[in-house]
Amino acid sequence: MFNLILFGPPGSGKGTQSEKLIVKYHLKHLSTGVLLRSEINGQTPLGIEAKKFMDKGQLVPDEVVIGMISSALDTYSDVKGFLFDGFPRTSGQAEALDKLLELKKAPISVMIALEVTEEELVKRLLKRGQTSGRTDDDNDTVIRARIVEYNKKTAPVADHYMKADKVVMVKGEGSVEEIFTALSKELDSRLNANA
Ligand code: B4P
Repeated sequence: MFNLILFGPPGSGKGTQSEKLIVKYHLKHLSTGVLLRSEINGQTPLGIEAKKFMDKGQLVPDEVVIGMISSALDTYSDVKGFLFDGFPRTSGQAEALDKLLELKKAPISVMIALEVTEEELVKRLLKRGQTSGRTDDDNDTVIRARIVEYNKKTAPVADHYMKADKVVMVKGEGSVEEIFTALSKELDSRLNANA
């Protein structure tokens, strides 16, 4: 299996690039943001609880997202690999993911981290907020809170995978196609090395 984590701050383009990468590399896309928004739209108890955190720009508690990923890994047991988008977002989530993948004997192959300046992140998210209907994208204060949460709790997750020499940094500014080309180059070199 080839398991990829696409990492980066809110608005860095994880969702945008994931849509393209899963087609090219035949990976199963697991986005905790997408899974959580689907629970919110379905007005499930999990979704109602998660929305309280997301609307404040906070992370949803670890046990909720780990449970979602664990059942998704069981559901899609015969795929070529997973693309994790927006997960893991805390050290606790990273440790849980490592354990779940250890059971499958299919560890993380690489983490690609998208680098984007804070001003560009805020600009992109406010723009999306004008049309997406996402309540976490339509105000500057909530967006800044998400970035603070990222710097405090999520950025250290990269250190976890750096220790295992699995992190590659890619510039996340430029056109969507330019960034996709840079990501593909990194992935191709890893896949060729594993072949
Ligand atoms: P997510 O749904 O993961 O999304 P995101 O961080 O908002 O954005 P992403 O990086 O995917 O950006 P995108 O491509 O869409 O998280 C939402 C919330 O869910 C979190 O704040 C948290 O509360 C909760 N959550 C999710 N996972 C969790 C977890 N594991 N633990 C706890 N809580 C969790 O791009 C953004 C915009 O930029 C788009 O409009 C796009 O069109 C634009 N864009 C993309 N690339 C561009 C480019 N190259 N140039 C210009 N614009 C670009």
